[in-house]
Amino acid sequence: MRHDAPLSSAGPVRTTCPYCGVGCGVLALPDGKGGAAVAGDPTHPANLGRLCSKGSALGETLGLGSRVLHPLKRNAAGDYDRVSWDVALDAVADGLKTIIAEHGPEAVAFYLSGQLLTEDYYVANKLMKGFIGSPHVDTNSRLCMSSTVAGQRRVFGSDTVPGSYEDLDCADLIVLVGSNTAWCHPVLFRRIQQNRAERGAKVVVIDPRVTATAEDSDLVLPLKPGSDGALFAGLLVHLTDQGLTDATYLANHTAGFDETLANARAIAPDMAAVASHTGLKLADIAAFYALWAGTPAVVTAWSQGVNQSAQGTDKVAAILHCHLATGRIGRPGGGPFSLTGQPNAMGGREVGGLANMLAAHMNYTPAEIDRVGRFWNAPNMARHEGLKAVAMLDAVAEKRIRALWVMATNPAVSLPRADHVLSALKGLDLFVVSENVISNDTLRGEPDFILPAAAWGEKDGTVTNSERRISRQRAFLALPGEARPDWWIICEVARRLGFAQAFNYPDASEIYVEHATLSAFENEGSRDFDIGAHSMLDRRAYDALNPVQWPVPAGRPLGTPRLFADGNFYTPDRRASLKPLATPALAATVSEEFPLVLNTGRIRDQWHTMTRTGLSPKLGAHISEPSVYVNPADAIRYGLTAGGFARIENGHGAVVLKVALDAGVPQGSLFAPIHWSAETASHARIGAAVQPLCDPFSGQPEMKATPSRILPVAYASRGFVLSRDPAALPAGSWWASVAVEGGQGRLFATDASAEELMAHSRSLFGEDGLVEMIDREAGIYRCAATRDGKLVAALFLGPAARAPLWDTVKAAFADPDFAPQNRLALLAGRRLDGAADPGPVVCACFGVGLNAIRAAFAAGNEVSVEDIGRQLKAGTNCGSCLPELRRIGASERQGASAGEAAA
Ligand SMILES: Nc1nc2c(c(=O)[nH]1)N[C@H]1C(S)=C(S)[C@@H](COP(=O)(O)OP(=O)(O)OC[C@H]3O[C@@H](n4cnc5c(=O)[nH]c(N)nc54)[C@H](O)[C@@H]3O)O[C@H]1N2
Ligand SMILES: Nc1nc2c(c(=O)[nH]1)N[C@H]1C(S)=C(S)[C@@H](COP(=O)(O)OP(=O)(O)OC[C@H]3O[C@@H](n4cnc5c(=O)[nH]c(N)nc54)[C@H](O)[C@@H]3O)O[C@H]1N2
Ligand code: SF4
Ligand SMILES: [Mo]
Repeated sequence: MRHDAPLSSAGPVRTTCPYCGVGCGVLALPDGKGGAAVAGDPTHPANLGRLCSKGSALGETLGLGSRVLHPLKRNAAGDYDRVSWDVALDAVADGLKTIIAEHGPEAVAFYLSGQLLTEDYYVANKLMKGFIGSPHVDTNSRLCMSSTVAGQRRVFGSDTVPGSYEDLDCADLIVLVGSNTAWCHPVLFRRIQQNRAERGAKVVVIDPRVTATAEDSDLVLPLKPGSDGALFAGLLVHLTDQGLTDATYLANHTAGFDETLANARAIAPDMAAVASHTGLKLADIAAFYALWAGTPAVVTAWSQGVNQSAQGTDKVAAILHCHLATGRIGRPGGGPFSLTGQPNAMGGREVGGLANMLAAHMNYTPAEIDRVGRFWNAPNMARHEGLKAVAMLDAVAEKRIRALWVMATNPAVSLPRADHVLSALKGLDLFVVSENVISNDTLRGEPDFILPAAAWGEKDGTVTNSERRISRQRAFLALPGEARPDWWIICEVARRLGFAQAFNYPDASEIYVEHATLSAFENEGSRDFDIGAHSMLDRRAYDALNPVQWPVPAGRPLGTPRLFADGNFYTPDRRASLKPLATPALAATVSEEFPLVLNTGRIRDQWHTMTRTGLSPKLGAHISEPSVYVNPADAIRYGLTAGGFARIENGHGAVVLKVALDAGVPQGSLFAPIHWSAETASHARIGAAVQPLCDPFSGQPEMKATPSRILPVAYASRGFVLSRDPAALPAGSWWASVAVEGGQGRLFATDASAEELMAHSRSLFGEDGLVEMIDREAGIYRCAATRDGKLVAALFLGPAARAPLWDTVKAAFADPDFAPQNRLALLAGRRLDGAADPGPVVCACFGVGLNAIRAAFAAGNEVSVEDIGRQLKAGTNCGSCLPELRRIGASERQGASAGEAAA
């Protein structure tokens, strides 16, 4: 519970969602008790009032129960002692000084995050590259956007996203490449669907896996993993052969088209060649090419299916080539569009947070090193590019890097070969982590210091979304405990390293103004990133800043919605530079030993490693367990059963996940979510089983295609436990945590007997107030514990084939008025109010369960998704569940007609 008074009592604070790169505006109204009511900001151009399920549930994530609130120092016994900020900051600075003195500045590194604010990022980058003198600053954006950065820099000469979200409203064709937009950028998906409904725009989805996004589209291209380059090379050939290239644009504004076309012809001379590369049907390829060729207002949007590839940079370039060849760029409704992942992945790129950029979209050229050095008045400029994330952690393992400061990212989960990463972290001479939470997998890497960082709602600064729109994040809660903003922590260390003058910022606004000034410094139109109009902002103007798209050069305070329609790029000759694709468009190589391709990605209602969304019961209800999604034919082939368990292994690491059958997953492939960690599940940290293979240009790891094998795993029994605090399970059990109303849930599977679970429960919950039932022969044990008339715990165990369901018990656990005399009825698994069990939640916003939705559809053949919305409210807030509602409706109708046929 927060004790501080809310910061504002004068109505909601305008801020920005801390999750995805859509960058939705949020209105947060503090409740005075540490929480806040959250709503979409109708005036924010990114979302116009909408929020998705994750944004809508932000209020459920503001609790302080999991927060780190004081600086902590590791002692000789391996425990943590609370220390003052002065002690912690002095020690961090001394530790850095010692290592720099002994091993040189390149022995220290920062690993940052697209979840830092621009101001945090700016000072971290400045300290390392200008003052410590090490180039080793990289960020989790390396795992996220770096192939797009490399592709855009190669072709445009700058890391520029040319378009605007408005283009999604007025395009006639939207092509989504390697993007599960329905789940990962839900508010943009709603905009796209609105365009489709109102203007008839067509949507094409290119993804080996048929996703929720594909369900609301006009054409689905389930290509072989990794073959996007060939598909777009073929499109370039097709456009040329159809005479649809824009000769004037090509002649005036591009270079390298002929070689690029020759290369495309070598890869994909005709559609038959494309079919053999991609595994797609000729008719589908022809339909796609005809649509693209015939629709000038086309947006090609992409995310991780393109970026996280061993050929990611080439995939990006192949898409850009097609837009440039037709001059379809920078025009309303037309252009290539990278959908960024994190809320401030773009801001991080702007300050130079990637190891191969310097600052403000400047690079490691002698002239730019000199320019940035003069601007910063920097004593120790780094002079060459630094190590990229995967290589940085290898350097840590090899002790070339001896001090690492991790901020706002959880690399022990999210980097490839995560087990190796965790052991590398443990070997550091100095390991510092700035975090919001007291416990995550990276903190198991034994940091010397854990520094409590301010979290969303407490910090002030700016973020940039996918469409280059800079928005303010504003604080609406007081800082809890001794938490401090990330920029403050960095500046305090800088001061102790002897750089007080250069890091003397009273607040975030002065950092932003310096960043804006640098962006305009000796720029004169030579660099895309120019927000010079903001170099004059005072604190009040900064606080009042409205969302605006960069460039915002002096004299253009309203910003720039689109770039490149004029054909002026940021290469030396101002022409876009087309180049042959260097890496062949190959699918991942499987073998007899590892015959399957492991694809990893996101689910609708969780954010990354779940340190925040994992706190929300609403969000935990949609998909509660880590599963591997397998094609039904592969399930038969490998002896897997739906609802059973399977082990995935590949020489890098292994996980054990529940098995879910999914006809949308192609044969030969597996899909697993990235969200579960050692904190939230026993065996589901998928990063451990991801290969460290990287794109040769961007250094971005291939996280979508690790050759692997899968084996069934059997447990004798399954069950669940609900308790106020997380409950341990017998050794060897499989479990996954789920946030539930009033406490913690764990779904588990075990070989322990009913008898053993009884002993375990008694030791966990005590025998006082415990009612139990056991059937040793049937392997059933159930108990409910009450204390002071309240239900405080329940544990149900049953044979694996008939796992007990928990919806009823969960409802009782959440009920503050639960009457202890109902414990026996509860053990029977009956609902106490006699109502029907709602089943697993489909609509997170209104908590509408599957059974209720099925029943409503079953009421008549004509029931539409809109009717469901009117009756149950399901799907009427964020709309993230609409594809699922449509699928349930279709399967109910199918079931009904099958029933009629049988009768
Ligand atoms: N719910 C939710 N939303 C999020 C996030 C989250 O954690 N949860 N994270 C945010 C972040 S940081 C990011 S980066 C974005 C990511 O957003 P997305 O990129 O949309 O998400 P992913 O699920 O990682 O991957 C997208 C798709 O790529 C497909 N794919 C795999 N291999 C290939 C291939 O070779 N070619 C093609 N064309 N497709 C392929 C996968 O099957 C998958 O469906 O989401 C953001 N939004
Ligand atoms: N296998 C596989 N791996 C992947 C991906 C994939 O698709 N497949 N996707 C990759 C991508 S695209 C991404 S973006 C990464 C994301 O991976 P991570 O960045 O590792 O995941 P998060 O859970 O977002 O970690 C953020 C951490 O920072 C903390 N935090 C949040 N806000 C703040 C703050 O303001 N200050 C500080 N100091 N700490 C804060 C949170 O508590 C949390 O511990 O995962 C990558 N890894
Ligand atoms: S789409 Fe959802 S997660 Fe993304 S910014 Fe908007 S509300 Fe946040
Ligand atoms: Mo990301």
